[in-house]
Amino acid sequence: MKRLLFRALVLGVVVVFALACKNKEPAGEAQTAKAIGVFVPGVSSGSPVYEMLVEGVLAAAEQYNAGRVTVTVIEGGYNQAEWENKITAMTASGSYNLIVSSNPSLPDIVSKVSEQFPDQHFLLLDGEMKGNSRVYTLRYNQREQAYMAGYIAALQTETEQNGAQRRIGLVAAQEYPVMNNIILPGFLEGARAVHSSYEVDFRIVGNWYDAAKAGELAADMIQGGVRALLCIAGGANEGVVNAANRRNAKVVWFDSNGYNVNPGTVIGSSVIRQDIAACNQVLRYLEGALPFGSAEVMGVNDGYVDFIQDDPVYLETVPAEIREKQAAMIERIRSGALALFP
Ligand code: RBF
Repeated sequence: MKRLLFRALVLGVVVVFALACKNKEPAGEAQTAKAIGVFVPGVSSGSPVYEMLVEGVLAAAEQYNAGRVTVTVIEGGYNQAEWENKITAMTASGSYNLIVSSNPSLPDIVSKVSEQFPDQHFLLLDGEMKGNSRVYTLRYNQREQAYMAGYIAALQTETEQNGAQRRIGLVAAQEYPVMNNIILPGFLEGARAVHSSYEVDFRIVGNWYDAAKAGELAADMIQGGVRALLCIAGGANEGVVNAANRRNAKVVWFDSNGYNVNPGTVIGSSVIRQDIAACNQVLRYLEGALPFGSAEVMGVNDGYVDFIQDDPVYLETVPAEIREKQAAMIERIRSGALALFP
């Protein structure tokens, strides 16, 4: 079943790429070969942001000119203290025209590496750094992403609790500036747009893989009255979903489409289109058009942040009353009536 789902996912992604990525004609004979190194700060499997990163880079290489672009994926693992050395080693090898990665902590690391190896080009997603002429960054408007998650978590809670309890949950793998300053406040802001007295029960797993610990945290939160939880914990998300499923609580998924992770338990998917971003930006690089030195921020109206409303599981398992209110809120963002600056 898992394998089938994975295949469906891969097929789905390929279809999206065919639609979303510019289709470049194969370059002429004079075109030089390019080597791209992808650094995964963690482990791809189980982390939507990294799965999408790798898929997007591979799709770009394939679309641009199969055979002339090589892609090497290197996983940095969960020990964050080793990432700087690993990226330094990748750079020092001189093997890559471009190193692609994704993580809010990467700009600081790359700044240091760049001092030692000023010619290395980097494309960094999900992070921000301006002014280094060899580095391009793209981050997402995660205030919008988190707001849409908080809104549906509160709508679900209102339906179940009818105002008796106004607390939603967020299980995060670790604290970091984007989490504490953008995602957590955005999640609460979305819930408070439903009712001003919402609070967030915010818990930290301590790593991106311990599903048992994440499950215990979620069980405790549900025990305390939380009915809808957002999980941002990579491989540990599974523990949150299982704990919620067993206790008939609901989960909002982040980054990718999660409805099929557990149909009926996952009631929302607040996503970033990191696969499309990786594909498009690598194509831009291959075409010589990536604006190194600049930092872009992409949101709902750029097509890079979204809340998935057309999934059959969403349509079948989430009550129409909730879906209609959620749709109206998203329409307010799209029309500009609701502006959530990054
Ligand atoms: N997100 C994941 O899904 N898996 C990870 O392993 C992961 N590791 C991270 C490590 C650090 C140091 C930081 C700052 C963030 C990490 N993220 C990870 C979170 C990711 O960048 C992003 O904020 C979330 O996926 C929400 O979009």
